[in-house]
Amino acid sequence: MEKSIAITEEQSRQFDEDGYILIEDALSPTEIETLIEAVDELDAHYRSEKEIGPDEPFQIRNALAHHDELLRLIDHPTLLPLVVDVLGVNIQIRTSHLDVRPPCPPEYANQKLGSKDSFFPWHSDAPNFGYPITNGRVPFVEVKVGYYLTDLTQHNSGAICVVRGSHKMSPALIHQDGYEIDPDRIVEVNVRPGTAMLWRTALWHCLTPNLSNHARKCLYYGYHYRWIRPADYLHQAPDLIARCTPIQRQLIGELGTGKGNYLGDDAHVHPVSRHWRPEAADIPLQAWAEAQLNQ
Ligand SMILES: O=C(O)CCC(=O)C(=O)O
Repeated sequence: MEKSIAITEEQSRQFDEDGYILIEDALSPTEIETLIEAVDELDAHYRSEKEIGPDEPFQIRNALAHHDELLRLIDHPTLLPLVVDVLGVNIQIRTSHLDVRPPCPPEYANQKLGSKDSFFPWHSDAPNFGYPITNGRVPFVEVKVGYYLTDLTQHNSGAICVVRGSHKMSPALIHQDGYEIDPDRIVEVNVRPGTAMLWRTALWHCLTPNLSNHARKCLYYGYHYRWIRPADYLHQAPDLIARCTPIQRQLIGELGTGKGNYLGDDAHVHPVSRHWRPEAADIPLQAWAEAQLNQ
């Protein structure tokens, strides 16, 4: 978009150059508490159902479908404007995940950070076979918002690490034998509960071992353009779609009412996908963004 709803010039510069911005206190103490309750509820339920040990890391994908508190975050009033500022209005959720990482064995601290044989190697997010690389770079097609619910201020408390500016480098470098990442570019995202990170998923990232005394709990929401396919759903369940606002419906990948003709008026001879040629009702975010800009 030409004008911005919420992103500042400094944030915009950092997002372009470093590939991420941090938003402290994006979640209020009440929101953090409610989200931790939701995460704990799901963690207890699925750990027991799937017989996952209490010390093992645990992840749920398409997390937004598992709890309405997690659904609510897809259009969070602090983060959605920033997501729209960087990607525009024609977007949807690519993935949503909940991650719980209990303290790990202390020997993990002896592994080289993000090395191939470590517990969490450096990578950037991409479908199998990768995004098409153009001029040595991954095209800008998606972001993630990470919401950190527990304290990550200490070194080696399980925080994500990112390599500043690595979205401008070929991800093939990470896999090149002997390639050393410039240590000055590695940022350990040591943040307080309630902090959000908006980041380009082309950034190389890995995790520090969690040597703290508490489980690390966080949530990630990936957003991308609607003409790309989501990673962890095709369509959401009808009852979930029915509970959503129009903007949420857009974000969970639906068009218009979710019941309309998706291939235009002459679907047989001249089909026109509304993912390709959306109508106004398919993008409620557009009117929302215009209203924000005119406030
Ligand atoms: O922070 C994490 O737990 C992992 C993040 C990650 O690898 C991802 O979202 O792709």
